[in-house]
Amino acid sequence: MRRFLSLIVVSLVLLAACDSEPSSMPTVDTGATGATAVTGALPSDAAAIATERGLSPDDIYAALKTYTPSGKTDPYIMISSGGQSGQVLVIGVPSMRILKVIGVFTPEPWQGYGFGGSGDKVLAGGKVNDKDVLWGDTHHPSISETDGSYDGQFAFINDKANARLAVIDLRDFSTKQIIKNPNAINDHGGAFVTPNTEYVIEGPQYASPIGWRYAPLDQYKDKYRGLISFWAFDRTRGRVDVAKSFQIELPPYWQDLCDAGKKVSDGWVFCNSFNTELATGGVEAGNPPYEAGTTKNDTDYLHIINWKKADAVFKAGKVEQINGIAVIRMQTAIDEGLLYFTPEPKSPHGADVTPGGEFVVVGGKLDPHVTIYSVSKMLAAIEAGGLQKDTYGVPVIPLDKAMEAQVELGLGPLHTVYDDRGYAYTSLFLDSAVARWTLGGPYADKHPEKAWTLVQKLPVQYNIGHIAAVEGDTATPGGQFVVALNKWSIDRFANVGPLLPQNFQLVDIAKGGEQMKVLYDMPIGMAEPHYAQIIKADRLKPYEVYPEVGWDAEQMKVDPNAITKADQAKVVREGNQVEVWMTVVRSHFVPEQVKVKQGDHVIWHLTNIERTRDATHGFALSGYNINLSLEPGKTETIEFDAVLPGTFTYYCTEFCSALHLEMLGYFLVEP
Ligand code: K7E
Ligand code: CUA
Repeated sequence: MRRFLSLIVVSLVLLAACDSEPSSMPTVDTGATGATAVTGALPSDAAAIATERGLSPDDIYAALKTYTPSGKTDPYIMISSGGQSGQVLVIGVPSMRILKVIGVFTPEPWQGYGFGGSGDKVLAGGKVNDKDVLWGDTHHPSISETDGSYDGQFAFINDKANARLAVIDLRDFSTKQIIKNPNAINDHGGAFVTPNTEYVIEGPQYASPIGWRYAPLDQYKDKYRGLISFWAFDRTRGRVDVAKSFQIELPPYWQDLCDAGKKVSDGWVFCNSFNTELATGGVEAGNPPYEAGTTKNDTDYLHIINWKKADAVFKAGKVEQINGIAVIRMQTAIDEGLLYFTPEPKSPHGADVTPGGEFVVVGGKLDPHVTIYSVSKMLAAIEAGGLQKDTYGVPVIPLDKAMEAQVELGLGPLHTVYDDRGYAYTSLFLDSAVARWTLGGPYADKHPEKAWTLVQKLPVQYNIGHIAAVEGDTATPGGQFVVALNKWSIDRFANVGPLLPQNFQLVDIAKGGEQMKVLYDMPIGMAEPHYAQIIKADRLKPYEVYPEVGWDAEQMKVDPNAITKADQAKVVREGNQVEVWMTVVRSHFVPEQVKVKQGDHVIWHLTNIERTRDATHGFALSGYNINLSLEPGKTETIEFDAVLPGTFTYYCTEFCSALHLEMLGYFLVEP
């Protein structure tokens, strides 16, 4: 508390030192006693530093809001898509420091992910038609939820490029499973979880013939289909259970982004779509290009899917098995009353359910409004029946029977998140701005402004895609910060060549009304992230060290093959198979010499027997492309044929002690 007061006093002193009066500086009440008590502790050169660095009062305010002293941790953790890196980024908020890059679809050497250890098994789950695909285009992370709020146990993310889904266990922040959707080329509307993580939703993107077969494009209307997947999640095992999962066949509109209903809309899922025009491109043959063909109509369809009913239909066996997974055919979905549409303007993007589940907000890339749909109105329209059908026979709720409001925000509204004070925040891609606007209905009393009105537009740099808020897509949003995930950075950072970093901007939303402020620019120099979620840090309960020595982190249990003490280390030969049991501790491997014959099959178990936090060792085996990370307690097993004769070393790649350089062994392969 004293430190905080001292910071405020610094800020006041600095503000006094600045020439210009702050236009929008919030007033800070320090309390007279507090201020007097700490004034003596101020660095005498604080004002001089501010002048020398050219810091404005707003800058100082931003620094005070974001500076995280050494040894202090962030109250919020952002789990961000790693874009084309195929990874997931873990970022502290508000310090905006990257804490970890989790290897997901792409091998990650530091974590020893994909270089001989158990990560290979996980990555192998992501093979596409038996081919290794060692990258991904990650878009939407989704933290597991209980009752519509993050529970901090798992995270999921999609790979748009290959229609894959990954499961990350937040006990150790590592990837445990990758599955390839057998019936889709690519996906987009995933990962999104249902309120109790019963299912992880993976919506498709570009349609393909059902079963992901071949069909010429002139058969698009009849043969091509959209598809939404409901991957059953088994929390105990921490795995998606494909046998308990199902998909629903949809018209070949390009289903885009989904969001599960919650609270009053629990049991439903909403997905925006585009290309109800069924455009198939072919600009080279004189057809309209996709960008024109897919935006001809003034409206596309918001998909309204009753997943609880779909679940019952699936469990009743009204499905077809296609490529090993149960599919509810489109006609069944229509007959069973689990699929509806309602129009959405123009070139829609995003479908974001309000915290209590009452409304769904849809952006329109080419429409200055967001359209707010009322779930109760839609359900009433469904109940009333007599709906007209679209080309494929899906009942369509007229817009005026589904819509609650439209709010004009500006150009290119994309995505919306929420706070705890009845405000919504929408990214405006073309305006490069964050729009704050008021919700109505049950939220109208929470803010002083009129319902369904734009309150403030805050410029960001530049071309914001997604926007993330503290738990801002859950039933229990926070309200301190939003992060603008900007696509372009142009002049924000030092020039590092034509490929520029992306720019995350931290925005202060702690106060209502016209008070939003950009606090911090964070370059992302590895890819274009799409979405991120921000969780309260105290919801996460990760391990400090693995629970027991001999822990198999892929299975999340003790490996019966692991040894736990150095005197159990051994090398056993049986025929041409050599099995090694090795311990790893500061600062030696046991054994330190491993001798095999060329062509031997080698099975090598390594266990870090340390119980000290952060006493991680690496294991790099030269010449064999093997590299592991052995955190305290962890066991890894590598298996390979010693095809290369010669002299090799294995050494520790983490500077673990003063004698870390001495932590090595020789691996001799006798020709
Ligand atoms: Cu708008 Cu993939 Cu969510 Cu990018 S998507 S921004
Ligand atoms: Cu172990 Cu360096």
